[in-house]
Amino acid sequence: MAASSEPQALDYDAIIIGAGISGLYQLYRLRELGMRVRVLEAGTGVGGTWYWNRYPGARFDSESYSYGYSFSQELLDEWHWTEHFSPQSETLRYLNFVADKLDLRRDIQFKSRVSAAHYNDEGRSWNVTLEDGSHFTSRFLITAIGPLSAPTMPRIPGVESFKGQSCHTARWPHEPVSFEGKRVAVIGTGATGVQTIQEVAKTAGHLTVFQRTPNWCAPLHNGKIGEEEMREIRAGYPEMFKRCQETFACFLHTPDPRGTFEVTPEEREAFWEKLYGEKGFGIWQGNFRDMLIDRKANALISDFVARKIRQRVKDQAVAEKLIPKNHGFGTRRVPLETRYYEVYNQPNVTLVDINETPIERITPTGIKTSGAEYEFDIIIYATGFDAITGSFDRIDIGGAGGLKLKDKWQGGPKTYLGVQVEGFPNMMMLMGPHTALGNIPRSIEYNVEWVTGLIRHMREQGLTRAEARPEGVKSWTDHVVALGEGLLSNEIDSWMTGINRNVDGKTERIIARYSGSAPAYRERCDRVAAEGYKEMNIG
Ligand code: NA7
Repeated sequence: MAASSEPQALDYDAIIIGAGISGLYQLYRLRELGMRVRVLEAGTGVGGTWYWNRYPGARFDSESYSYGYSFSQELLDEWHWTEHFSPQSETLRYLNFVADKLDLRRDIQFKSRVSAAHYNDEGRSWNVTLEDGSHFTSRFLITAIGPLSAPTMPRIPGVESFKGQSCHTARWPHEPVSFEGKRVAVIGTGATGVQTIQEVAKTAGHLTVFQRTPNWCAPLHNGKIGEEEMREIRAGYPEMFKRCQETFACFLHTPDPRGTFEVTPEEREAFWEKLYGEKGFGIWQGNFRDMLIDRKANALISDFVARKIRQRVKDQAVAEKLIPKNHGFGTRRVPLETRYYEVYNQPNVTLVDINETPIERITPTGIKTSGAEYEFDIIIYATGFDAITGSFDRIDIGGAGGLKLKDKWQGGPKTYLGVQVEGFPNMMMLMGPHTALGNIPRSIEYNVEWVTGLIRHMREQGLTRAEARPEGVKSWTDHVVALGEGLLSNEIDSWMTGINRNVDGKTERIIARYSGSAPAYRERCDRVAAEGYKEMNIG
């Protein structure tokens, strides 16, 4: 145990940044190892994504029961999901239930936003500083900061001048907001905008949607879950979680082994009708295996969904605006919806295509485009996130010898298994760049267990420093980049390719996501553990 300070001299054995789904589970697992752990959380409560994203209409679009934690029989036995796709309020209640049940709160420090984290070579430890200036030392730093947690406002002049109520969806107030009779604007039509729009349209006096790029949306088909159905779901948990372990992206849905052109046009149409009529992500995640790599296959499914939009929207000029023209179905994240397209048939809803009439400025009373001036009581910014690396960029992370993570990742992240970065010893990332995202809690459980295994190994062996080797980083990063080749989604601007024009330096596409299968990812990581982590520099 050379050149390391005594563990007791450090404030903690591990600091975890974030009390969302990853942070909560990591805390639980490290506590089991008998470690002194502190979770630093910016919010006033647990839940991460589900704490912050309280906007109207926010809900899961993965089946609730496939999204909860699987590791504890007690949690599975006691929790009752009331809808197939639970609303944010229920999901947040669930995460609070988990925190209480596992007695997690006593190690979580709320209202504690981390501003900096610097590695200390000599002490083999991290110095973590909060925005209020307080700081702590710890052997390990575990980032549980989420891939979509740094919201971005649009760069439109005058945003600050608006006199009415305005809010980014990820910073929605805790108090209810009434739209009854109000003039409401929504800017943004991603998964968040779509959920917001369909909810606000129910009561707003008038809703005006400002759309830059339409997305391909598909029906969610939500429904209530009664006692009897919940009993069946509980009985089926072992089989369901086993299936999630086997599918490509840990969803209940996985690509159909057939190619689009291996079936007759009638069979194809019937299959797509079936998927369009079924719950959840099937149409995206359970479609023909070539849908996201073969241009002709992709054009056909896009045409199918376009026909659906034309059937659902009465005014065909509006329908055309809602049909994406610059990307094919599934090449961006597919928002799942409930009567989203029908919203545009309502007399209280207007769609403004801001490619035709760009927004010039936000005014004290509303929004001015090149074509008109609109007055609003409420402006909702559903303008998304500085995704994947954005939450890292917002913390001054310095590694060995003062190396900055932001500099290290210029031009795109470089990681070892998506968990470690060379030059940043003892820093482990949960849901960092280059990990398998998919059905996030399933991926999180694996990520946390792998990190826990590494730390357990180090403690058992009396080791105090773990760092990825340069060749390990190169080979994993090359592998992730190679996996992304030929994917149509990597030819398109979206948060998945790291594009966000509201942030400096985020205008070039990068490969930030692992796009191989989750089973292959786990196999690779399991092998590293089975071989005693000899691929890493541990001492
Ligand atoms: P997204 O999917 O990144 O969507 C953001 C939306 O905001 C999108 O429609 C953008 O249009 C629009 N946007 C962003 N900036 C502007 C400006 N300046 N002017 C007009 N419109 C703008 O974020 P979400 O929150 O919906 O979803 C993120 C993920 O969270 C989602 O995929 C789920 O996985 C959970 P653009 O497409 O860039 O033209």
